[in-house]
Amino acid sequence: MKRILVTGAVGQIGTELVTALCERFGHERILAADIRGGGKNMPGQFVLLDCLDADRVNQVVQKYDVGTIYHLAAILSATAETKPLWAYHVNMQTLLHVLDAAHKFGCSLFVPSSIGAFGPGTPRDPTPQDTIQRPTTMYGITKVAAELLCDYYHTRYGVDTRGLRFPGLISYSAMPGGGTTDYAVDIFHRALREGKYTCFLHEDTTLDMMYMPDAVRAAIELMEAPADLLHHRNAFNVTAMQFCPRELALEIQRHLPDFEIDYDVDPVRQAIADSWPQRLDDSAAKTEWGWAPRYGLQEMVIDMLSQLRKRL
Ligand code: NAD
Ligand code: AKB
Repeated sequence: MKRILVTGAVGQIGTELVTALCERFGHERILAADIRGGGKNMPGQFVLLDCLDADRVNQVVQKYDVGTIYHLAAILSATAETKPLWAYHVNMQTLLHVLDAAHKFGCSLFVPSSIGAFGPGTPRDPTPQDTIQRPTTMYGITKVAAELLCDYYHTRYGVDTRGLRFPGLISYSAMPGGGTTDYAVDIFHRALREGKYTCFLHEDTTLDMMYMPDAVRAAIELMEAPADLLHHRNAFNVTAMQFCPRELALEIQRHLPDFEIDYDVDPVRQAIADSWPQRLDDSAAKTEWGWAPRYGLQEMVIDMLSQLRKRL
C-alpha cells in the first residue's frame, strides 16, 4: 500500500492529522515530515524535510513510495506580515515543489486554503463559495495563488488536487504557528494557568472558527470523496462556529467563573482580522461531499478545557 506523506507535520494541524491518519490507515502507512525535528515522538514514521529543497521532496516521495500528500508546510498570516517576501517564497516554492512531485509520481494532494484568501471587498457574512478574492495580506495572496495553482495542476496535468478554506482552528495538542486567530487557542492556556488573558483583537471581532477534530475529519473526508462529485475541488468553504473574543470569554466563564479578559489591540492583527470573513457559506461542501461539522462553541469549550486540564 502506498504511503501518506504529511509535510509541516509538527505544526498545529499536522500534529493531530498524523494521529488521525495513523488511527485510520495504520502507523506503517504514515510518513510525517517537517523542517523541524519535533516529530520524532509522533506516531508513524518521521523524516526531516525542507520542502524548499525540490530534490529532497522528490527523493522522499519516491523512496517512501508516497501515494497521497497533505501539504501543511507554510508561514501563517501574522508571521507573514513581519517577513512578507520570505513568506511568499516559502509558501509558493514549497507548494510548487510538492505539486511537481505529485505530478511526477502520480500522487493525490491536499493543500489547505484559509479564510485569509478573502479580503475587505468580500461579503463577510456569509462569504459565498464563489466571490471576490482580493486579500490585502501576503498570506492571503499566497493562498489565492495556491488555490489557482492547484486548479492549474488538475486541469493541465490531471493531478488529483483537493483543498479546503479553513476558518481559524482551535486545538490543544500543539500551539498555533503565528496566525491572527491564535488568540482563540492562547485564551484557554492562560485561563487555566493564570485565570486571565489579554487579547490582541478587539472584543467585538467576529471570525469564522472550527475545532480541530472537525478540521482533520473534513480534510480526510474530502480526500476520500468520489472525484466526479467535486466541482469546487481546491477551495471548499467549510465552517463550524462564529464568535468574537467577548463571546468566547463568556463561554469560558461559564466553566471558570473567575476568568478575566482585557484587551490590548495589536493594529496589524486587528487589520488582518477586519478583512476576513465572519462566516463562510459552506453549502458547496455540504452538497458536493456531505460536509457537516460536529462541534459548536459550547461543545468546543467543554472539550478544550477538559483536554487541557489533563495536560497542564
Ligand atoms: P503551523 O505553523 O502550526 O505549522 C506549519 C509547519 O510547517 C511547522 O511545523 C513548520 O516547521 C513547517 N515548515 C515551515 N517551513 C517549512 C519548510 N520549508 N519545509 C517543511 N516544513 C516547513 O501551521 P498550521 O496551523 O498547522 O497550518 C498548516 C496549513 O494549514 C497552512 O497552510 C495554513 O495556512 C493552513 N491553515 C491553518 C489554519 C489554522 O488555523 N491553523 C487555518 C487555515 C489554514
Ligand atoms: C491564521 O490566522 O493565519 C490562520 C488562518 C485562519 O489561516 N489561523
